[in-house]
Amino acid sequence: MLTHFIGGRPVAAGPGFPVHDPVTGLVVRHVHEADPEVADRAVRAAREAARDWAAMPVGERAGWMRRLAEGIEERFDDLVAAEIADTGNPLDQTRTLDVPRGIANFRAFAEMAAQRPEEAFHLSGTLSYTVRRPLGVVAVIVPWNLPFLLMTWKLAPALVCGNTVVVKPSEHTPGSAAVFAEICAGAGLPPGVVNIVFGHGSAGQLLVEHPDVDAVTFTGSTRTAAAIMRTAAQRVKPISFELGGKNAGLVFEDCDLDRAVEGTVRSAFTNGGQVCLCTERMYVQRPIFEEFCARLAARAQEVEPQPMISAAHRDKVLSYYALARSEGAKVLAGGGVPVFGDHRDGGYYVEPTVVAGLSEWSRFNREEIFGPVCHVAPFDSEAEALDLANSSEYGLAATVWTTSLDRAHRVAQRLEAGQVWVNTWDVRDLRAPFGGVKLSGIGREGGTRSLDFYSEPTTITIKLEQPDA
Ligand code: 6OD
Repeated sequence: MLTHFIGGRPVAAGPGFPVHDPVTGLVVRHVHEADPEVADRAVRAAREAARDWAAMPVGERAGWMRRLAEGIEERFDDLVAAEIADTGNPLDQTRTLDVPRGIANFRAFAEMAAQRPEEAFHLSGTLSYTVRRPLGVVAVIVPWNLPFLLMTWKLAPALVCGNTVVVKPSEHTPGSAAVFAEICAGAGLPPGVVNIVFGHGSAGQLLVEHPDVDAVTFTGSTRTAAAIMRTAAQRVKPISFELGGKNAGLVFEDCDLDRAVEGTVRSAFTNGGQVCLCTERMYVQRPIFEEFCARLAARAQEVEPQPMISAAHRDKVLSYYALARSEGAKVLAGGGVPVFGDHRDGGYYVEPTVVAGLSEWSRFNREEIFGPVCHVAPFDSEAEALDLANSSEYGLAATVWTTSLDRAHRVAQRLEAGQVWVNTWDVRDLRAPFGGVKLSGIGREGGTRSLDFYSEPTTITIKLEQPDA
């Protein structure tokens, strides 16, 4: 049974719960569920470690980050295996994206923090300068879709800024966090700097409401974020949220159609559509609409289906396939459950699906589905395309497919989204701000934005003595 990791040691406490392999539906492991006592123990361990960790020079903490990156490299295959067992993600994706990004996250934030300048200002005989201090104990609440990538994306800047952390991975995907606990212990990271507790949403809630947790960082659904915000508000805790999306893609008639189709296959179906950055709404300029639909539908049928994370999530996605039909959609590809004739038939698969014919006000086009599905609709003018794309309550990411440089900049700057990709998708520069507008988040992480969130400046102003005349 997977144990919590508290104060540098495994802690077996709390009842057990099963984790299912999405590929087969079979139980892969059992995990301890954190109760209030476990959560409190973890927060106290983090608090005890906080003073020495914060006092350590940033260059030394950056050294620890590099050692953790090396630890990840050494346990690369174990992390890949743990991630695949919990998520059912393809081997190739896990080896080239999920686990390598863990290494990159630690290395990138080690460099950025170590090289970060402080600010200084002169004003009429005074000098004001800033020193940055960590927030204290940070609760890091991690989703199930890219668990290792997203855990380390928040962990690395939080730690290098001098915070100690209590991580709560998703109940569906504890495996890679458990391997990471062993990496921390093996590297000799000071006990209590990283603590990991397992459990469902209620375990995360215990951390958020704990009086000794100073800040909360969360990636996941907008509904959960609102609940976290209500609790965090009681003690005015800083929060950083990266939330859902109903991302739009705009395909202009001047695009390179091959690239636009292939890019949309990636942006709609990667990870079974279970990435907050995936495209669920495509708008295509009318002269190329029919051809785009036909090509996308043909390609969707060639995409290898990926399992949804759980039976409940598969049922949710299938309920949207049914909703599309009941709202009058035309199903261009997929729309059902694949039959493999092997062990995967017990898993949580749905078919990659393309639909058309719904208005932007349909529930299907307004609500985040988080599955391998996209709706395609035509537009006539650039202004109409922008109106359609911006008609969502969400605003995480958008894609634009065009060969016109002028149009690329013009449209990208008018899209209401935290990230716009032009003629590509999900290219990540870890130095760039990353996050969403509207219901897609609060705050930005990435580069100095992460360092800003995980530390607070104190301004010190000194009167400079004037020499005698
Ligand atoms: O690439 C990243 O850093 C990132 N935060 C991706 C988020 C994906 C959400 O599902």
